Amino acid sequence: MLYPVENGIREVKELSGIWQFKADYENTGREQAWYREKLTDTIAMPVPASYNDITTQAALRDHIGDVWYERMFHIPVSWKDRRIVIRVGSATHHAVLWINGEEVTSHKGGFLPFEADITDRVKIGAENRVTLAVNNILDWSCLPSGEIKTFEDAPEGRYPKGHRVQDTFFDFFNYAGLHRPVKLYATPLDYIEDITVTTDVEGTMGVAAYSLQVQGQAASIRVRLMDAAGNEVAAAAGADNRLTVNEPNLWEPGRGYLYTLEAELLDADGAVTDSYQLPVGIRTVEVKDNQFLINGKPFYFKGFGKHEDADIRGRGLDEALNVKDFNLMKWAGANSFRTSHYPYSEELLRLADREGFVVIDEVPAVGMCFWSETNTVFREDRVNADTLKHHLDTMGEMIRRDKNHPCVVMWSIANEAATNEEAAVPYFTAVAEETRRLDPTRPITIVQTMWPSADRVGGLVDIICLNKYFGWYSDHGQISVIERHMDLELQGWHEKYGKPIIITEYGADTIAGHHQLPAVSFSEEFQYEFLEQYHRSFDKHPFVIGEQVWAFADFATKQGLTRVVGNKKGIFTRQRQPKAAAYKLRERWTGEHAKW
Ligand code: GCB
Repeated sequence: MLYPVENGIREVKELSGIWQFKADYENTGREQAWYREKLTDTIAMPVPASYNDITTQAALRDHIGDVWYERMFHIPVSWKDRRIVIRVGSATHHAVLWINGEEVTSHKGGFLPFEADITDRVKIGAENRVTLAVNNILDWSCLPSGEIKTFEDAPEGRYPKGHRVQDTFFDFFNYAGLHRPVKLYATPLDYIEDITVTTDVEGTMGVAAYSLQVQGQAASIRVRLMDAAGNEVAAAAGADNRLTVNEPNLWEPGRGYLYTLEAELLDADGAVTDSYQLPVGIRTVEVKDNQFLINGKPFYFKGFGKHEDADIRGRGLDEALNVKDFNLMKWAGANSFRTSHYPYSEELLRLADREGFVVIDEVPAVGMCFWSETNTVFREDRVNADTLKHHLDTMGEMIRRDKNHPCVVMWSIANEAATNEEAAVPYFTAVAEETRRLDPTRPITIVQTMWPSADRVGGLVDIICLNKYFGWYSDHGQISVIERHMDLELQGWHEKYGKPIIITEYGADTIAGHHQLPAVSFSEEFQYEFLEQYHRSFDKHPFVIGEQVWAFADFATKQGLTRVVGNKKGIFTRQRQPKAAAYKLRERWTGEHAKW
């Protein structure tokens, strides 16, 4: 699925800004066909943004069900005889979209884009209306999964009538709304639908093999590769071919060199009828001899698990925040991050391509574990065939969206699942096989919390990723036990599977400004010393090929006894100011004695 771009032929119209908004507290809007006429009694709502923190109302923040978004837009007369598409960057978690009162499309899954051809639905040279019902309910067929808790069995009068709660099995706040831009774009009627590029290095030659999907007619197809200065360095013809560059500038971690692949459809007279420009980074990725090789060189992942999360806008795209985050990560010496626990915006991945950040791209399969031998998850009434179907669909959507990003070096097909359960084996075998079928070029991982003796799926992946909280969720406060526990854990995994390991989470909640020496949990001193113990262990094991601290910044969570106004494991505060441990990481990752 191509990201909408503008050029001499294609046009994009952003529908970001203030929309009309109405929460459907009684959940009657669909029945009453609110999409038919303009919404009434609306409030102003910014797009992109989560709606939860925009007003002062807890009822809206905690609302379960539909909310409605609407706005008017014009289609210029110059778009006559064009193919007109509406594209929603993400709607969390389900959406139905109407144009001028007619249903056009719907989508399940809150972190990936969807689009619809609305050529025949819009009035050209006139005003049109788009309406979206966005629903935040999570059940076991969703990614992430959830469950609605009702209180019908409770003694009469204990709860308000109809009281219900959205249970989730992850800690981040279940932000909802239109989190990413909504765009209209126009292409010719005969157009480039998709491009897939895979890159390789053969001797001194950089190769970009491309495959174009075209709808309609084209007398011929021309594809060119331009360097960063805009000079043509390679050209080819046809829908499937290879572009080669001698001694290419490779896309490297920390140096995101990008070529531009320009694909053009030509008519019989040689006139260009459609064109698309795709940033391309030439690089290779391989897992070999217990190492992760980028361009044949061993790569050590230094960085963070993150969230798309900020004050006020929640999970809404904020490019200022994204650039700031990248600057902070560079300052700390980080070279990578994981899109925990869902695919991040395309805008962010485009920035990572450009800035040379290495990304582990994660599907929203989080919370499939109750840490119990008996309270299982992979079973008929929980993670079942419906969940698997949606999981496979989501993998497909994510790979189709992100396949061309050089920054994406690995797919994470789940975070912390109950991989000790027997039924998890066929489940993850199916997901792993489908992922490899869709993209044979990138390694895959499952981010694990399980202890090595209990895990059953490590054989399916290329890299073992581990989330470990010794000294926090176990032996809380006992910094002195961390190194031994971590050593044993790492040895256990490596002996069992003989695969390289990245520690994708380790961290301690830390209240910025809370100091105590000797260290106690929640103080800045504790986080500082805590991380040090983990590093002592990592440094002993050559098969450890990366460390990503949990988390980059403090983030909003659901309310709970272990979360005091959010998850405070950030190395930076939610406002992106450093805690003491940030200096520890900076010293380790960039200092004089840094091993990288
Ligand atoms: C985890 C989860 C992450 C949580 C973290 C924590 O294992 O993967 O989503 O935020 O632990 O802080 O508890």
